[in-house]
Amino acid sequence: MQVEEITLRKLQMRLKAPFETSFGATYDRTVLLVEMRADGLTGWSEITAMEAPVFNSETVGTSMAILRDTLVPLTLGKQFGAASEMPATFAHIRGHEMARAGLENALWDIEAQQKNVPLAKLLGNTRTEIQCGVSIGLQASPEVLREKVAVEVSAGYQRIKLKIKPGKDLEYVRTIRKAFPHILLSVDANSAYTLDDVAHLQRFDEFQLLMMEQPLWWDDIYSHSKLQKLLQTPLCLDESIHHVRDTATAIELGAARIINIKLGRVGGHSSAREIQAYCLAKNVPVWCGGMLECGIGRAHNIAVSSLPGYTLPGDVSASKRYWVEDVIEPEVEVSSQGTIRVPDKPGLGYHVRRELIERWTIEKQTWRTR
Ligand code: OSB
Ligand code: MG
Repeated sequence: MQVEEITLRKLQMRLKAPFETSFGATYDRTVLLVEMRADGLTGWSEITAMEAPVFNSETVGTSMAILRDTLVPLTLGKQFGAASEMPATFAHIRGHEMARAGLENALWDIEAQQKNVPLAKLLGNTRTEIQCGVSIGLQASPEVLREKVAVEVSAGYQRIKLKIKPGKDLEYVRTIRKAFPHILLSVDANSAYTLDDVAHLQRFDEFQLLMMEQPLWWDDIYSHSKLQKLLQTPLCLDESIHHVRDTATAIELGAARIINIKLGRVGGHSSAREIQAYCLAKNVPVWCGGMLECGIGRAHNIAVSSLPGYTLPGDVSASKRYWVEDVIEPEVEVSSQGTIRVPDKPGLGYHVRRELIERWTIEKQTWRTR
């Protein structure tokens, strides 16, 4: 495959409802899409960086800059036998995982189309449907949260994850656990606590949570290993995991018993597969996290979630929870059993609504070999 053309597009998409985490509220999603052309085929991917460096150090702006200055010049015109060869091209680049994933994942889409197989199959999937959970943002009161959870539970979602932060935690989780004694329930703090909060965090043990996600510093695996020794609730790492090496560090240190794999945060499909294979060998359950993606990122996440070892419901849910209209057809739909069927068409397996994307594009740059 020879990369002949790369187009980077910036879209502004209004979320149906604001999504609030401990690092702030998101009203609009600035969606960065990569459209790549190679051997006459078009591949799509989504760069999942947020507008501000509040989840990780990348932003929409840094992604655009590193693509323009470094990543596009390294890939444009280049020949790749397989998409899995692209990470070697970026081996000397430090960080910028989400931006790198944008280029690599678009090439995976192209390779799957060229081989006439679904992306999930090319990645090595064994599942034809994936288990879905939802992530529910911080709410005004425990009662409002209970209403939101009730909607998702009756829609069939298999696991509910609640965002928490100091002051919006124990009371909220207690209310939900009381109303729904048997659901799979987890919490995600997005680094809102410190090791001074150990006694407070131990109080979550009574709620029989499936996991507590990233309670401490985003870049501190060692502190999580200290905390895990003092908790019954299994810890899951999100922000701290960028590649298979820090996954190994986390598992060996006992800093996490579950790993959240996010395609962008780990730098693309090759790295995500390395982490998946490592965790499978170590019997560590994994699940696919989300970054409020539009349909294109969502389609990649669905393929990822169909691999062996993704034994826990992920944060990949229906398009209509986020968007009035999505950029793919059909939209991502979730069954009343809380599952999504993995598409069996070649590539991403969804039709990309190019005209709609064009209409919503607020900034665009194209690089061509000639
Ligand atoms: O920590 O998983 C997270 C959204 C934005 C940034 C970080 C996170 C999230 C979510 C939402 O929890 C997941 C989703 O529904 O896409
Ligand atoms: Mg998280």
